[in-house]
Amino acid sequence: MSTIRGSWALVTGATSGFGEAIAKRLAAEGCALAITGRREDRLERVAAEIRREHQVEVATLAFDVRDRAATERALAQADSLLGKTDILVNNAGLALALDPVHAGSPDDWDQMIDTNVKGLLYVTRAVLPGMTQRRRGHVVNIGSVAGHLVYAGGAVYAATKFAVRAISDALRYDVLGTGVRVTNVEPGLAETEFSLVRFGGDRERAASVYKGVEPLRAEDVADAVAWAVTRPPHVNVQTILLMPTDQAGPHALHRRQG
Ligand code: NDP
Ligand code: 8X3
Repeated sequence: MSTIRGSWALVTGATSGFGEAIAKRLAAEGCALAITGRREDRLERVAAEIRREHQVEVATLAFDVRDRAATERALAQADSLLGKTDILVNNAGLALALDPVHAGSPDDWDQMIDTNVKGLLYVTRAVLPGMTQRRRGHVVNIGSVAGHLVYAGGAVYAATKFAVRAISDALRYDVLGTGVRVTNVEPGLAETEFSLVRFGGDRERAASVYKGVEPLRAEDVADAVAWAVTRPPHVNVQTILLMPTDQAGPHALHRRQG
């Protein structure tokens, strides 16, 4: 039987990609869930699929993590619904464009920083006190290989993921002695809606990112998260960095012809 059966997990950004796969995987392990995202229709679809397939409780919370007041309201509601969050997966995030800083859009920078860094902090600030009081809990932050290695046009996105790594590392000092664990999961190239969002809905450009390579699937990342949160309580998996076999670094990819 899974060690996390009966736990409550809160997964942000569960309307697609990693978040959806992580929510489904944690439900398969027997967790009840609160899932979040801005797109309510998608959120309800994912929740209905999980309830049908895994017969676990699923609460849906539609809010924008950039909106501090809305985030606090939604998570206070979650607290009264759930009572406790045992596992928090800070996954909501995005990259926008691939422009050099001298041609970049400050609006894009604001959105990446506000979502990937400030949104993650707002959610964590709302959930962590309960964990430290109960002296148990697990925070999983979704970082990136871009939190270690930069690439052309990725300055601000990489900066946000360097920040996520710094937050995860510092959080471990903050919660030392409380029994709370913190894991930074750092995927490389993975096929989700990430590139579609990055390139403003340009399907052809998004598809070209994965051309000739076998990228990670969302389920591979969900597998890494599930492994980290099912270790015994005395084991904290601090970091998992995973890349496709076809990738050595951000833009070092083995592409097959044809
Ligand atoms: P997707 O675009 O498929 O999913 C992103 C999720 O984040 C969606 O559910 C989206 O929901 C949510 N989200 C985005 N902005 C907000 C917001 N302001 N408020 C609330 N939710 C938001 O991409 P991925 O699954 O690939 O991305 C998930 C995480 O993984 C991100 O943090 C990304 O940086 C990271 N990552 C991705 C990699 C990749 O190659 N795909 C590799 C390494 C890390 P909605 O639009 O409904 O709000
Ligand atoms: C997403 C991976 O290499 O596109 O975090 O930045 S990358």
